[in-house]
Amino acid sequence: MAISKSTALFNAAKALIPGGVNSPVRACGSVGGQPIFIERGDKSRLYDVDGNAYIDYVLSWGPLILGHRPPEVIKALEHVLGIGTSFGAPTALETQLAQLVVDRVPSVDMIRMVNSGTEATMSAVRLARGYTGRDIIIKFDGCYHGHADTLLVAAGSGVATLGIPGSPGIPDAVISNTYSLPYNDIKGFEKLMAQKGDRVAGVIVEPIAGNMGMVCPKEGFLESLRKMTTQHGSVLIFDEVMTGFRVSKGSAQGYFKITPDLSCFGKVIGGGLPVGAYGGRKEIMDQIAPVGSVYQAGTLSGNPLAMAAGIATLTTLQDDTVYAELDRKTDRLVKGLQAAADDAGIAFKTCHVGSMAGFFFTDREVYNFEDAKTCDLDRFSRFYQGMLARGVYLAPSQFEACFVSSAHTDTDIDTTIEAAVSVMAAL
Ligand code: KE4
Repeated sequence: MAISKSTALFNAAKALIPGGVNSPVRACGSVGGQPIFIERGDKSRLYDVDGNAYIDYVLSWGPLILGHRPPEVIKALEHVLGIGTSFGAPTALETQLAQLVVDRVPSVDMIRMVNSGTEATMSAVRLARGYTGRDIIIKFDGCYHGHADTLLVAAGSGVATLGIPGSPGIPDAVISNTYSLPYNDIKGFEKLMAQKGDRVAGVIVEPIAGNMGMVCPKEGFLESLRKMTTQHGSVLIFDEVMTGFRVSKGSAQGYFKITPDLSCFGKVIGGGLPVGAYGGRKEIMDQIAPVGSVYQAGTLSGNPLAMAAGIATLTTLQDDTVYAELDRKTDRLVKGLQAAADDAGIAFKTCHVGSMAGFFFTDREVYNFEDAKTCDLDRFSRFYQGMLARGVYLAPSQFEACFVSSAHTDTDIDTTIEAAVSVMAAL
């Protein structure tokens, strides 16, 4: 039997690229599959090289909140292509995107553009250390903040998916000042801050965790982080790379009404092009070179093509009805999946905030990474494969979240729920 074009392409890629992929979680190993190679995307659909179409709930891991090739973004990119691709010198586009973020996020007075979420969190941590003169960073198990050395401790996403305890290549000395606690462990956090708070430079958290599956903060968790960091003069960093402009118009900090000192962004603010950013109070951001002495730089930071895509995306998101529709469709999806599982008698938990959604095959509440790891991962894999076979493209890992775009139609949601009913019945 002839092999598929995806398999042939995967075999060729594996000879040149580790695992045949440029990011580990795309390898689909944990769900017993191999990656499908994509030919093109359009609206809510992905089309693979073998002519199959899929309703896409990965959306490039979050950036494509308007779906594939939204006209506003394509038009903005075509305009920039007429004037260049990169200058290594400032353009008005960078100020325009900065203004859109500052207008939408009251805690951000100033912002610096970088090229990825990893760069954003790595820089924010360095800034917190430079601003406070302290070394200790606190994070939470199962949260993933990109692959900077300091933060690859008990990380989620691909690290959890592959079951890698940490990562070789990171000297103990580098992570000796990184403490990781269970997510939602208010008592443990307050105890650690009581012991070491005056040496804590920063506390970094996903305000809604999306890298151990989707896990919401318990009542009082974020409030405790805010109270204790204020009390001890530590910097509270919200990693909103995934939640930023996704879970609500005001991001997670607007949704929960908690004001961090620094925020990290990515994904949606690039509209599908490489953009990360970190920002916050002016007195902290003024420590960044060239104004201050905390160094951070980047050849393609603020790249005009990426800025144009981000501006077009955030401008389109200024319309409140976009968020209302995203929430309505995601709520329908999540309720439909839950009903399908209930009808099939399958232990299943779902949640969503705005158009970020998650589900676990379990009958217990999931409050942290340990809970998430007790879920039925084998059932997840079979569910993933069954949905893929029925044209629904989910994240190939239990330790990820799913996303809905403004391009998803009610028919897409209905089709997805019908597929889930069929797959759940056979699980
Ligand atoms: P990037 O360096 O991948 O742009 O962003 C790192 C990052 C930081 N913070 C949060 C909350 C994140 O979710 C991420 C990256 N997310 C993963 C998916 N969960 C990216 C997908 C991948 O690694 O291929």
